[in-house]
Parts: sequence; C-alpha cells; structure tokens
Amino acid sequence: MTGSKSSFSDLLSDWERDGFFVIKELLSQDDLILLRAQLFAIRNTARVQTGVRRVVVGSSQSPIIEKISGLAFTEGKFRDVAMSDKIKRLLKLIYPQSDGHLFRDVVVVKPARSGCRLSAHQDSAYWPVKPTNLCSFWIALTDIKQENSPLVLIPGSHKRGVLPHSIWLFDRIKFPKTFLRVLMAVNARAGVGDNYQITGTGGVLSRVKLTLMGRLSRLSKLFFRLTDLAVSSEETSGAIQLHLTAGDAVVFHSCLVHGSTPNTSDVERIAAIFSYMPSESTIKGSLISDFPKL
Ligand SMILES: O=C(O)CCC(=O)C(=O)O
Repeated sequence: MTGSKSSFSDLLSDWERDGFFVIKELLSQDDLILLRAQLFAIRNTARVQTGVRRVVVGSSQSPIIEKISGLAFTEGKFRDVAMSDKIKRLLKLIYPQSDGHLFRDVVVVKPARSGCRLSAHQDSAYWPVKPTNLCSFWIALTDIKQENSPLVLIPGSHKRGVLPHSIWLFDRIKFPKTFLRVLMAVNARAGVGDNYQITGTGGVLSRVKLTLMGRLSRLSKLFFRLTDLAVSSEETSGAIQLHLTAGDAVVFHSCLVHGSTPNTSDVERIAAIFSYMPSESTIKGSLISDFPKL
C-alpha cells in the first residue's frame, strides 16, 4: 500500500487515527546519492568513526541483518537529514507544544535473499522513555516492494498503550516471563534505541549486547532472536504492508505495532530510521537535555 498526502491537516488526521503517515519523496535524488555514498564509505572501512557502530548479524555467508547507528549523532549527511527543516516542520505537527529531540538513529540493511523477518512489536516496549509518545521517521533508501522486506503496520494499534511482549525461540518456545524481565532490565542498562553509548551506562554491558547481536549470532541466530520482542498474534490482525520508493518515508508512533517481512529479493533493502521525543520526555526518570534538539 502507498499513500500520498499533502496537507498538514490530512497528515494530522492520519496520525491520530492510524498512528502513522506516509511522506512521498521526503528525500531528493541528491540526498539519496549523498547518503548512499556516506554509507558505502562506512561499510567498506574496517574501522568506523568514533560514535558510529556497525553490527552484522548472522554468518558471513548468510547475514540476516546489519545495523549502523550513531550516524546522525556525528557530522555528515545523515545528521543533516535528521536535523533538517523538513523533519522539524513535521515534528511540530506531532509535538506542537514542544521541541523534538533526536533519540535514536539507525540504518537497517536487510541483505539480499537472507534478510530476516522482524517480529511485530511496539518500539516503546524496548525504550524506557516516558511518556510513550516518540515517533520514528523510517526512510526508504532503496525501493521497497513486497519481496524487499516491507514494513508491516497495524493501523490504529498505537491507541492500545504498551502491550505485553514475549520472545519466541524457534518460533515456538516462549521465553519464560521472569527471564524476560531480567533480560529487559539488563538491556535497558546496556543502552536502548541502538545508540547505546548515549542511553546506557556504556562499558561492559553495551559490549555484551553488541557481542550477542554480532559475534554470537554467527554461531546461532538464536542469540539475535533474544533481542526480538513480539506482541501476541491476536494483536496483528488488520496488518498492511507499506511499499515505498527510495526517498519516501513513513512516520510512525512508538506504540504502533509493526514488524517487517524477510528480504527474498536479489537486492539489499536499506532504510534509515530517526526517532524523536518531545522535550518533556524522561529516560529512566532523567530529563533528556543532552539529546540533540532540532
Ligand atoms: O527496518 C525494519 O525492517 C524494521 C525496523 C524496526 O522495526 C525497528 O527498528 O523498530
């Protein structure tokens, strides 16, 4: 499904009713060229710049996902886009009374043929940020059709509050609740939202988390699944797929239930995600004054 909306009042009514809206051509062709060039340079350098993290999950023959975070927190085109006037204007629509602060940025690469599914979840289930009203700009850097791992969204699900989530191992075995609680507490201390160096205590726990996602996942995808929370299947009825052209964006609420399908195509699928929160937000009880303000 695609949608093209122009007026701010249309976008606002989509936001309130569905918990998301689509912006066609948020990025120009020039923007795309510059972003892809920066990404190419990072992915082809053994040592990435300070503040940027690159994790490849799965074996080298069959990687299932790659995540590059911190690009919008450092100089360069990703930061320019994340802090752009276009995004600022849209954020004003969502947070009319507040400034938007950048909370998280990540580029998600789903490798050709082996890119994995991500279970249906709400981002606010992962993030200890209150109130639970963040929003994410999910920007297609490649064309995304049915076979390229589109986002799957459940319109209106943002109105359900933060739902219970579980971890499923081998798609069948539910991870015990007590362990899940411990895992989530450790996860929050390690840092959340992909920018662990900012949101976590840093050091050992963040490194363990990265090891779990990166190195251990080469032994078994099970380790990666430990980081993949899911709502129950009853919460996913009415799901729609979003097919986008490179440069289009979907902006969605942090309580919107969403996931993505595997990449069965012969090309990589790449999306840049920038997430924002209003000034009055707190992370684990602390105010967010250190996070970049737009
Ligand atoms: O890019 C994707 O496939 C989904 C990403 C996602 O769901 C997330 O980062 O919360």
